[in-house]
Amino acid sequence: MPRRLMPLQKLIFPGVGAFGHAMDALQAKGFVEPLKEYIASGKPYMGICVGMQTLFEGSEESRTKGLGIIPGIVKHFSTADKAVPHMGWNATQLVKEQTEVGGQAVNYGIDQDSVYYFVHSYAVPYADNLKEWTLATTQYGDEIFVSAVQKGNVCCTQFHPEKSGFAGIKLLRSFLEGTGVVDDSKVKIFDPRPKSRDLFTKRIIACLDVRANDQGDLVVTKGDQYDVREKSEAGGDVRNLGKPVELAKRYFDEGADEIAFLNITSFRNCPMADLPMLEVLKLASQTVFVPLTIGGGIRDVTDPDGKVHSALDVAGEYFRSGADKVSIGSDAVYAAEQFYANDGVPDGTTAIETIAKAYGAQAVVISVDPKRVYVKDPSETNHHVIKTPYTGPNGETYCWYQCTVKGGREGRDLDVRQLVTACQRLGAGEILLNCMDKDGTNSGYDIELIKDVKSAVTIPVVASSGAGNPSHFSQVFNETNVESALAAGIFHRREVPIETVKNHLKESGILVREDHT
Ligand code: 1PR
Repeated sequence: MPRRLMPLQKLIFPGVGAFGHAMDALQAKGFVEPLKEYIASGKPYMGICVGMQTLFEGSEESRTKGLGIIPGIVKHFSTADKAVPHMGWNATQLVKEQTEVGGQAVNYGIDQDSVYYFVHSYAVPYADNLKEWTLATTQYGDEIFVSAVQKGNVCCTQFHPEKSGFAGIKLLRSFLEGTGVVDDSKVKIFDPRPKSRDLFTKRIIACLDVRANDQGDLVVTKGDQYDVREKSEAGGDVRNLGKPVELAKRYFDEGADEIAFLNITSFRNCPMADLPMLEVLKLASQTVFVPLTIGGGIRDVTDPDGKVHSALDVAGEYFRSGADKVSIGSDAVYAAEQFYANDGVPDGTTAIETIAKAYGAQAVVISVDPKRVYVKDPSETNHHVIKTPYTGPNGETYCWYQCTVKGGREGRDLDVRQLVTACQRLGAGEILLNCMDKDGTNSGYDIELIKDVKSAVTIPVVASSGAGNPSHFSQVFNETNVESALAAGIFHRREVPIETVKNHLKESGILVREDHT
């Protein structure tokens, strides 16, 4: 009996990755003409991120042409006044309003008082010829870009509603439950020249270090300076602070802006089929609607039968299981060493390059595990040295930050500035900056380290390690220009709720996302 197919009623194109990669895939699959025909038919269409960008004529990101439905070219953000990618939660300014009640709401539930999750390096600058199409604009630094378009049966967002917590769910619900077609004759367009209002918020990230305990159960653990075993007895048990999926859901409910899972025993080889975090991601992404980062073991893996899976394949499995970003630790150090051995010329083979090419720079995070090496005098080392008031064990007043691999087990002849500049050059989109000396100490972030790294790169930096109370978060945002701050122990042990951190930041005049209820 022939299969009966349901007629297509609504179409969502949730694009991720690079413009050229997306358009090439549409071409290769023969989807370009059917997509244009579908949109021309007047049936509801929603495009997200690259799914919106492809409607334009082209992008500076690629020579491949776009669908050409909307006039204009997608442009790269300037790095002169801000980190790029634009990664995080920002507000919108609506420029269309319904003149009559009823029908599909023109704003699709987008709310000017909410913030939405953006992650992109390219955007369409607002211009007057886009007046008919522009539904909302957003400001990042001093640039104002089109953050949502709407016309008739088309509604697209540059931000990710599926990762924008309850504000995003409201938008998706409006599209799915409404007619999906706006009567444009009943819409009023305001003067779309937007007012200046950069409402980019600082992100608070909860980090879950995950490993199997001695009973073989996957647990969230937390160490002091990377030692995760109880101190009370010799060779004590792995600390167990909860189950990964349950904790992730709790942090989403409590207002975390992002969740990171790190598989901290990834230095052990693990067959592709047994990657422990795939199931965690699949389950977590069913109930957690903020970005998920996965780290640990993003590198080539070999199955017991000798079959090799590339880092790109491993990352692809994680993305398909619900990850938004992958974080690379040890392999990034080896990639940087290879980069310098090759006289600073990228050779296209590293995991950073292959994953960024396929999924975009914003999907590649570098997890750095540095530790201080003190010297009496800068001449003792070739590495980038800072002068520090926190003296070493023998009164040294200089130190450099040594990169480590395998969860801090092995130090390398590479300093943190060398690592981050090489990784940015190779195409990474964000730095997750841990600090082995500070991890689990509750004594505050290593401000000197963070300033040093931030001054070396233009990609966003996540401050990590050492948060012990809310004032450590305001300190790191006031004294450095990091985009986000991560904590683990204080959240796991319920010492400081995420809400308390955000309330404190708000009282300190620092913008944070609040719409998590
Ligand atoms: O090298 O690509 O396989 O990745 C391994 C990953 O696992 C890296 O991201 C590395 O940072 C992480 N990792 C490995 N061993 C440990 C360990 O603790 N023994 N955890 C580990 C790193 C540090 C942070 C922690 C912050 C905040 N943990 O993730 O969450 O320091 O903690 P705090 O707020 O309690 O101070 P690869």
